[in-house]
Amino acid sequence: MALASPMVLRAGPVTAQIMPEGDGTTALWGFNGSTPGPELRARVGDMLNVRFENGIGSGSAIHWHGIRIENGMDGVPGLTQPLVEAGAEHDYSFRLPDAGTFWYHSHHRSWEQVERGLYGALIIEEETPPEVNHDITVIVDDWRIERTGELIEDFGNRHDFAHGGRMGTFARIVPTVSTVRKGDRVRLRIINTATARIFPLEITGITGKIVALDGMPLAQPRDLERSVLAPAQRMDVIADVTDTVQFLFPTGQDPYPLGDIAVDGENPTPITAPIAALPQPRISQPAATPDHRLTMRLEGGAMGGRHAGDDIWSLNGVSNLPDAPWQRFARGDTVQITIVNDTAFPHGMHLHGHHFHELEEDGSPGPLRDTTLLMRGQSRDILCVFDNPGKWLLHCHMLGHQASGMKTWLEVA
Ligand SMILES: [Cu+2]
Repeated sequence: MALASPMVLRAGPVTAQIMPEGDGTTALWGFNGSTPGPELRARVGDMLNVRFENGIGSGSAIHWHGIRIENGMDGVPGLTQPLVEAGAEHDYSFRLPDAGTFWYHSHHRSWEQVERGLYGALIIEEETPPEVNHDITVIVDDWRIERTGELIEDFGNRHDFAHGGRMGTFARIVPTVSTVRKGDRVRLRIINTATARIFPLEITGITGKIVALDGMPLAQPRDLERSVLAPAQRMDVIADVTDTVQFLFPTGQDPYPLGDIAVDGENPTPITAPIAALPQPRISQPAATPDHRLTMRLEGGAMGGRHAGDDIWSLNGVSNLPDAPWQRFARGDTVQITIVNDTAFPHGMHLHGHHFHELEEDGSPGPLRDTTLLMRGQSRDILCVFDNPGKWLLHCHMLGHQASGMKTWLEVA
């Protein structure tokens, strides 16, 4: 199971059955012949060794989303590595510090390359995984396709960029297991791989708990209510199956069905142990008083008013990557950042190389995340120990927003 020897991820064109079986197919890009690409599985503490072969006919690179990774392996062309040109290959090799649900995806022209399908799940197992009958990865995504399945190729549409991003015409889940038994205990590793769509999710047919967010275990499992996943966010659920497991996108009217996991038969010996917290991550604890307090103002976009940037979106008045980092931190600094969404759209802000706490209303450190969702007009404080040296991006994971200004970088030395 552990990926001790190098494996190959070859990016190239694929034909995918996005629409229901029997309907039209969609010409996309994938890894090793499929989109989503193969699920990579390893154990916490392992090395991951991947040879990336670029067969898509244009430059690319792979980012390992949420991994507190060695900077040179982060997969950001121009910041942490050269672009992997068409026909070239690039070796990635890094240690996996945290167990949890992560993913990998292109980090070059990602608004097109992720949208075309260059992504997959990266699952890091605990030394002693919780007891379940099925460990199921559930990717949720949307695609902008015709009723025939044909891809609508208006990537880079500036109107989309200035609004909510490229929204699909069709959405569904891609689960790794299609049938379970009534009474089975399941672990659902839900990953939003969409480039712009926020998924509110209602899951019926199970009773259980949310045990992790963005790959990081919660100190206390939470009740499974309606939840929201921004692009790139993940959620681990451990639950017992009571009926067909349906994934619904609630709307003002009837919910949009995203797909289900069927029930066949009954588990004669269900697991009855209480659903407990996962082993807690080995991660630096923030200082009681932050070393720095900063504000990051998200500005621009349609209906966003004036801002000082020279592209559609800006962060503190600067669009796209400045030559010098937004901030330099000493390794180990605790930093509190107040993120202010001064735009008319929601944004999911992603920090590379670290996880941060979302601060609760009372100021206490809440769950660890690598991507935080801010609805229009919303502010949130995050608290991060910058203990991973290198050059790290901080950007919106609505990938059209990232492409049109909403990104910066910082340096930890
Ligand atoms: Cu955004």
